[in-house]
Amino acid sequence: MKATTKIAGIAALAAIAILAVALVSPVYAPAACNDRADNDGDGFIDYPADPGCTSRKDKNELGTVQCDNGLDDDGDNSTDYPDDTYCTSPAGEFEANPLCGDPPQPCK
Ligand SMILES: [Ca+2]
Ligand SMILES: [Ca+2]
Ligand SMILES: [Ca+2]
Ligand SMILES: [Ca+2]
Repeated sequence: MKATTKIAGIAALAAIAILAVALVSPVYAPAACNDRADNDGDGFIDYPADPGCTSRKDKNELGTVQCDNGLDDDGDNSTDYPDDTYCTSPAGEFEANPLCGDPPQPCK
């Protein structure tokens, strides 16, 4: 094999490797609010259906309210809508009755 052919072969392999890295890079992955998947498991998919999405470019379907923030705010081992029974939708402000503690706790 000629040296020039060998170099061309190596260059081609390098180009394929760079392309492969670019394809799996998160830069090219669609944002969570535009990937047609229910990333946070609340039953709503992508912007504008998921209330946690502020735009199609939002990288996270989670929102800021307690029923959609990915945390078990009231410590009852259930997190967000629909798992936490006090949450009636992902737009729910509290995981427990706000009259029962600060932060809200399950009423006893
Ligand atoms: Ca999504
Ligand atoms: Ca969702
Ligand atoms: Ca929560
Ligand atoms: Ca909870």
